[in-house]
Amino acid sequence: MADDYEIDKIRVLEGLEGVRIRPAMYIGSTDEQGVHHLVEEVVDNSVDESLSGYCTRIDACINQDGSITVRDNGRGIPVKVHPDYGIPGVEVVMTRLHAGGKFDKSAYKVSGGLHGVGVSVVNALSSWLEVETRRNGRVYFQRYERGIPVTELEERGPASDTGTTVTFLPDPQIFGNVAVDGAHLKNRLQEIAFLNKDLQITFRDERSGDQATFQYSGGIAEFIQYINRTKHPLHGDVIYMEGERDGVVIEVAMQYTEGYTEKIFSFVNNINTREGGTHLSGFKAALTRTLNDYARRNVFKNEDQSLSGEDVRESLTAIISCKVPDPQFEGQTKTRLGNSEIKGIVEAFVNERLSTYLEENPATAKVIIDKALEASRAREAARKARELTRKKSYLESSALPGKLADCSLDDPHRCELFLVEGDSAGGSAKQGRNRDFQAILPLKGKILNVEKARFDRILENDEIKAIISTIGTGIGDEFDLKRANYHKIVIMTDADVDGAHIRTLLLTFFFRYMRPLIDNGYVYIAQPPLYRIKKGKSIEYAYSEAEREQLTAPNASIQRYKGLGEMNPDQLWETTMNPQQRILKQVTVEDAVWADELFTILMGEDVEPRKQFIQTHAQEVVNLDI
Ligand code: 0RA
Repeated sequence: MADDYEIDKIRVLEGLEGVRIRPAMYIGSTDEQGVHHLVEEVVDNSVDESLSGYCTRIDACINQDGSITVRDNGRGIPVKVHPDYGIPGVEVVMTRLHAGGKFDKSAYKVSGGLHGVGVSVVNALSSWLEVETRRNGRVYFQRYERGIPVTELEERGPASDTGTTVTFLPDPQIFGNVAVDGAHLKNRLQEIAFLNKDLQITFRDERSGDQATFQYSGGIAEFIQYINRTKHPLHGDVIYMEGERDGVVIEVAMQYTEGYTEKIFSFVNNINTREGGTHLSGFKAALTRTLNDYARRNVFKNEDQSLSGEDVRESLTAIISCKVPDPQFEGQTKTRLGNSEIKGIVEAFVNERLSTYLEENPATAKVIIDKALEASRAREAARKARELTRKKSYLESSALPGKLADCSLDDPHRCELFLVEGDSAGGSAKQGRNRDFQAILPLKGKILNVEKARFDRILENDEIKAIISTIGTGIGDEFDLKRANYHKIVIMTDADVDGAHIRTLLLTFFFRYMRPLIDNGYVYIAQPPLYRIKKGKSIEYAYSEAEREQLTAPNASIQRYKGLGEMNPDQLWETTMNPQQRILKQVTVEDAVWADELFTILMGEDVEPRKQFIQTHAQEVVNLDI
């Protein structure tokens, strides 16, 4: 006869069964990113424990067998039998969906979106999971397989501290590839360490031997120094403010540099709010207002002078990190903070602290205002330049550049634009394409490096003008995704160093000025073959060295393609453009902070860091997909 305990247990299993049936509903996807979500979820639990003030150290390790261990020195998960469920607390946490709420331990626990789904989801999607909790001077242990306990909670002797250790192996039945990307995890752990002042995080990858320890007493102020280490700051100190208002912890760090691009990263409860939100709006409003107020009192000569938001953000690197008790995440990727009250809270806080800072640091204030005034003048010049180009109809989508071979369909969902390196490859692509839905824009030589130029210069560049008018969305603040003429924009360059450089230049331009194209998955990189292999009458193509070795059995004649131009139109169509056969790599920006750094290093002013980067990552640079 099933007693209540058994009935309860059955319900628990049914809950986790649902997770295995629809994993994407809980973790977004079952690709590499899904695996990463599992790791994040386990790490987040430990970080929550640190946010509550009970945990000072987290150790993460990718083990030899591909399993992942996360250990913390928090309070440990309770082991007492839970009155409602009749099983130990730790088993409730591991097998009950959203059991976290029952024990709500952190005021700033993450909720909503893909975050905070609970460690039971990790358990359900793992071949096996072992948890060790150290509490009351004892070590307790339990093992699960695919979410089902296979041991009772066992007591395993004395413990000298408190804390939790979770080890799990993502289930190959669920995930295509269960391997964790060590570099990606390491980046994220470093980011978490920056965002949580003093928290010590160690990383180890037993597969590669890579290891690192992250601990920052300066928190996000150190993060700014780190991001700006390859740039030239305009003032020595990072401006830093920290405080609590109405239960919201607010931290802001900022520093202006030489250069032109704005880099503001925002976080809520350690989650990168890529889509921004009310905290970011509050910060921007306060920045514009405070700098204008200061300039009016100390710098401006006449009444009607003012600085725009864009002016005061030019070349600014800033991080705004909030800890919000009940965050509402909105937007396509659930990374926009929606809580309306936060805007006013952040705005008032930054107004107050920043105006105090400016009064107390007049030299820095002057540098910042001068920089913003210079930006304002350049923007005015750019506006005039743009008006001129408008008059020439360059930026109107109605006046398409002469080099463009457009497609005949006009449904943007189905239309593809190929940006092709060189006129000769452009010619082959024009002949080889399916003209119904494939448009070709040949680009001659290098496009302008937008990382080193200001808006007005960028708008003078012919190649860039052609790209802008062809795509149709406008750029920067005027960007409008709805006006995109193509939903696939394919960069097609030679598989050599020059090709890689042009690709990086184009990606940098999209990243800086047409970012939503990347965020919405419109940008792709074509993968032309490296070799043509002829065996008797049959012809095959190899897209990598490994493939070439595989395909070159006896009596094969090999032709190496040095450039796209060496392929005739039919070959180009067959190998690189035909949707039935081609390989396209979608460009994604997994982590904006690190992507930004990559662009700055590759494209920025400093030659030295670039050299270093290219020497240590030569392989990746050739295959760059951000
Ligand atoms: C439930 C209740 C308490 C702590 C935890 C869970 C907890 C979970 C994890 C997951 C990884 N590390 C963790 N550390 C703690 C509160 C315990 C108390 O009140 O003492």
